[in-house]
Amino acid sequence: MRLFKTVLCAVAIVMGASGQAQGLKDAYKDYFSIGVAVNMRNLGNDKHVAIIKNNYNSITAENDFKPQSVQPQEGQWNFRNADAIADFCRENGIKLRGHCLAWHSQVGQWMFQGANGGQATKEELYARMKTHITTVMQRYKDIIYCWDVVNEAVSDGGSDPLRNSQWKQIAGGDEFIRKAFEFAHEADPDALLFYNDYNAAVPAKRDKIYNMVKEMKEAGVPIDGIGMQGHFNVYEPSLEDIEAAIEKYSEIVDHIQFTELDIRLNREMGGQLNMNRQGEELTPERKKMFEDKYTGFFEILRRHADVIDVVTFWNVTDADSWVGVSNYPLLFDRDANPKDVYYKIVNFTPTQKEKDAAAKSVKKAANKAADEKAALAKKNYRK
Ligand code: 9MR
Repeated sequence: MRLFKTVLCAVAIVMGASGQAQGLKDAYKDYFSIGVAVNMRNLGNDKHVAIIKNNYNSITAENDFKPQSVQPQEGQWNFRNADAIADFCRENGIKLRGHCLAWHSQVGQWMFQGANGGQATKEELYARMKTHITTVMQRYKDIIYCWDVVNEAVSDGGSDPLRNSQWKQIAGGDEFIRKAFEFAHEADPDALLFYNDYNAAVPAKRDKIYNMVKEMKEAGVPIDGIGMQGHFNVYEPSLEDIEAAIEKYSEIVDHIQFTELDIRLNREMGGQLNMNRQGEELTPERKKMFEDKYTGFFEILRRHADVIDVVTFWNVTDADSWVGVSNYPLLFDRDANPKDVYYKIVNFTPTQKEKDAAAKSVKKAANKAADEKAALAKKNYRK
């Protein structure tokens, strides 16, 4: 009888309650949530939907909640795709990350134009920003648990720590960032609010982000966490730099999220759009580098499960990926089949340090609240 029970239990662990093989979210349930960026094409593809339901317990809309998508012209709201993605999450009880509210890219030019035709005044800009943030956040507050409030406002190089965006030009400095967080906190006091950026593990940029968030938090700006996008390649950033950044950020925030994970075969990294989508040939050496980077990265994540809430893959399969299929960036290949590395990530043997990190995790209350919110949204959802 005991043997029978043991066998049953082992089968249950491997298969999961649904009878499907254990997915990523189940393998990592004691550590952090596992998310994925989703677009409308994914939701119309049965194989992708099955992958999503089996592996992920957090979703980010790849493009459909961005300012340009939901408010292409002032006061002209377009919630069709955003609603469809939110409904998919409600229907399936999957929590939703909001992405994003203030960004220099994918925002209508109207945001920066003044009523008299010239550049908007600061007051005009802030009034529009407030309307945008409040409208979008309140519409989805039953299912969205956290928001990228400000995206990519820190510069990549140069002496000015801020990107020279229209936001910054009109605000005359970083005030727009402070305002965005204040408006977001007023709109939904329960949502966790993130500053999100790429190359956030590169030491020079890491320090700029750290200094900015530290100074703002000390001044009372309601920033809960730092989103490290994670558009890596097999060479850079080094695993040491990634771990050092997590450790440094965890001095000032209780919540770190990897918000846009992919690992390219070529040498490009970061979030810039003018990049080379041509990967490199998948030689056995590169395949090994790719697998070592992913598994090494997940070891780091598990060691820091106390501060990491979620790691989100940026797209479902290589065929979808914004960095191009030949960059081989994700866990599911061009035909939506799991790669060898998928199994290496699902089947891990935790070290004592990893188990300790999972056990003492300070953020679990927030993750639990987010899961409860999604469960409630599912209960309330009527097609
Ligand atoms: O993956 C997104 C791609 O489909 C869009 O064309 C692009 C437009 O800006 O944005 C991509 O997502 C970006 C994300 O929103 C912010 N970080 C960088 C991502 C890659 O550019």
